[in-house]
This record gives sequence, structure tokens and C-alpha cells, in this order.
Amino acid sequence: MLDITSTPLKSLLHRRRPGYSLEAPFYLSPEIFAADMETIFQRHWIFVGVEPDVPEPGDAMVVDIGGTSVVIVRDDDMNVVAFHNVCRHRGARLVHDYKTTVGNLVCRYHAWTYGLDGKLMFAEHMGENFDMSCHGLKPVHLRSLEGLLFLCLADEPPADFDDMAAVMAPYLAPHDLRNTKVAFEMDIVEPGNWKLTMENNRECYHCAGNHPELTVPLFAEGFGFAPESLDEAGRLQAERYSCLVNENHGDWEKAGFPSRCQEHLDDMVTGYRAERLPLDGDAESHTLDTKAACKKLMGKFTNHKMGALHFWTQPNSWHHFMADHAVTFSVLPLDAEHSLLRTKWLVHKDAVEGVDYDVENLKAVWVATNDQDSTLVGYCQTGARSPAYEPGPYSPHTEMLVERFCNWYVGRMTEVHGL
Ligand code: 3BY
Ligand code: FES
Ligand code: FE
Repeated sequence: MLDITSTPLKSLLHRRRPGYSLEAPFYLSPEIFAADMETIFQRHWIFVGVEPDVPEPGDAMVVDIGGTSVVIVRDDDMNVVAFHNVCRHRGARLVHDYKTTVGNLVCRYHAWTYGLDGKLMFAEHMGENFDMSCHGLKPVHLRSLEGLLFLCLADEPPADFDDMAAVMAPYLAPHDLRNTKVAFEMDIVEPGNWKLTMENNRECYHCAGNHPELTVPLFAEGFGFAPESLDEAGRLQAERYSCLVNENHGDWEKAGFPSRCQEHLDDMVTGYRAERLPLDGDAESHTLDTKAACKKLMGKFTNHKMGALHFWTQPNSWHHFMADHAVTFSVLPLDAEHSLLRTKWLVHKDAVEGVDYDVENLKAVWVATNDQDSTLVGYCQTGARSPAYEPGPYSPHTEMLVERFCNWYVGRMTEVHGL
């Protein structure tokens, strides 16, 4: 067995075996965790929430990425902007609640007061020569992709966000996320490294055995059972599925809903993948009875049966957009062995709870599925602690996208730490 406990990151990256899971220090080491935060989370576009998190002027939401706290604010002109959540006086944290509504941003320590544009408006006892204009809040790069909010902590964010946005805007626009509301949201702390949470999401090999609620509306074939991996009956089924997908793509695209697969998971700095896939049989949505959870459909939809648009971004998000509701997932690393999974369920902003939708019904499938996934992530985290752990092979039929996630990660890390 290799002694990897003291192997530097550079060598671990260099000797990564393609097609295999990562070596244990990638999931355990506080040093590699720090490198991940610095290299991945401080430099890439991180999905953090949705415009409906801050629907009105003065609405603010705090997002913590490692030690960096950011406040996202809706300003008086209805723009969504972001600032470092650090007072420019003596550095106190400025906004303390996850979500709040403010007139101005007032520091609790000595009451320095900032406008929603981040400008310092009031600071008592600072003397005549004090220049307020030099002490505004520090801005953070924020982009809204049809209502999905991404922030980047780097001075110069990856420019290829625009390429992703150009491709993805037409896929997302029909769901009109800006005119939705967060009907429910939930944070869970998964007992695993953030990469295990992401890897788990990038395959459905585990779905049939672990997600009884989710697999009712899903087509298993939709998640990468390549025909050659199956017996004769399975092959026929997979072929039928692929015809059905093609047919649906054709119909949906004709009706103005881009659906075909776009895949750039490991060939772009801002890696992503999207595809609108049919649901099984008459299924309309990710619900226990497979019917739409919300009577009022999102955006332009008039037909309940629009499948589910899957949208994944590197390093930290995945999303499901149905005709009646959308579910967004943001992974925020906490330490080497714990990750925050933040899930939001969105419905049309005019949908009325108890009339158009029932929250319990809306959230049931993904609350159960997240809980199951969290347990699975914990299994791998525990396994990685054992000296017996060694990287295991990914299925070429069902885990290709896990491999792409790891390729992206190793590629991004190597650019900074390797070679
Ligand atoms: O997130 C997805 O697209 C799928 C559905 C369930 C798990 N995951 C692979
Ligand atoms: Fe914010 Fe003093 S630290 S006003
Ligand atoms: Fe899962």
C-alpha cells in the first residue's frame, strides 16, 4: 500500500489515475481542503442562490464561502449586487442574519452606514480629513444567469462565464426564474468532503438502490446506462429511451424550448452540462405521485409534461427545472470532511401556498433524496479514512460524468499547483 499521508499535493495531482476515484488525502487533508478553497472556490464562479432570494429593494442575503462572507443585496434600481460582508471601519461583520431587509447597511459596532450601492454614507467622529468615498464596501463579482446567482471572489473572474450564459440563457428563460419565489429552502450538513457530494450527484448508478422516491418519476436510462452495458432486453429499452429523448427534444425545440444536451464539464474553466430529459411514462414532476406539485406553471409553460431540464455547473451546483417548479442545489464546503448542501424549491411568484401547491408535497422527493445522498456521501468519507482505501474504478457506463468532474478538478488544481 502506498504511503500517501505525507505526499505533497503536486505529486498526488501528477499521479492521479484516470478513471479512478481520487486518493484519500483529497477527501481528508486540511491542507488540500485549504488548497481547494484557494484554487477552486476563490477563483471560479460559485452558484450561491437565486434572484428571488432578494426580491425587493433592501433585501439582503449572506453567503459564506470558507472564511469569506459576502452580502448580496437588491438595490433601489432593482439590480442585484454583492459586497464583502466586512465593515470598512475595523472590519466587523456587517450583516449577521442569513436573510434580512434593510434600508441601509448599518454596522452594529460603531454605526458606520452604507447605502445599498455600498457607498459609505455616515461615519461619526472621523474628523474633517476623513474621505468617505475611500471607505465604501468592497464589491464582489456577481452574475445572474436568468435569475441564477453566481459569484466569483477572484479579482479577475473566468471570462468564459459569458460563453456558458449565451448557451444556457435560452434553456433557462422559459422557466422565468426572476418571476418565481422560494417556496421552501433547506440546509443540510453532509458528513463528507465537498468533492464526494459533487461526485455522488454526477451519477445515478446508486439511484435504483437508494432513492425509492426519486426513481418513481425518473427514467433510469436517463442517467447514463450505456446500451452496451445491458443485456438484450436492457439494450432494447435503452434504444427506445434514446428514440424517445430524440423525439421529445425535437418536439420541445420546435415549441421553443431548447432541450438538447450541452456538455462542457471538463473542457472549460466554467464547466457545465445541460439537457432536458423526459420523465417516465406520464410523470410531470419530481413528486411522490409524479404529478405537478404546483398548479400554476412557471414562465411560458402551458403543458405540464416538459420533462426536467438538468443543469450542472462546476464546481458546486446542480438544478432541476420542471414545468411547475424548479429545485436548485448549492454545495458550500465547510471543512475537509463536511459540506453544506443548500436546496431551494421555486414556484411561480403568484402561486398561493395551500391553493396552488402544498409545501410538503413540493419538497418530499428531494428532502428524502438529499437525506439518502448525505448518508451515501458519509459512507465514502468514512471509507476514505481507512488505510485500506484505495482509488476504485468508475463504471464506464454510469460514472462517466463523475470522471469528468474529477478531470475538471484535477485540471484546475494542476494549473496552479502541479507540474
Ligand atoms: O442530478 C441529476 O441530474 C441526477 C438525478 C438524480 C441524481 N443525479 C445523477
Ligand atoms: Fe463597523 Fe466600527 S467596525 S463601524
Ligand atoms: Fe443520489
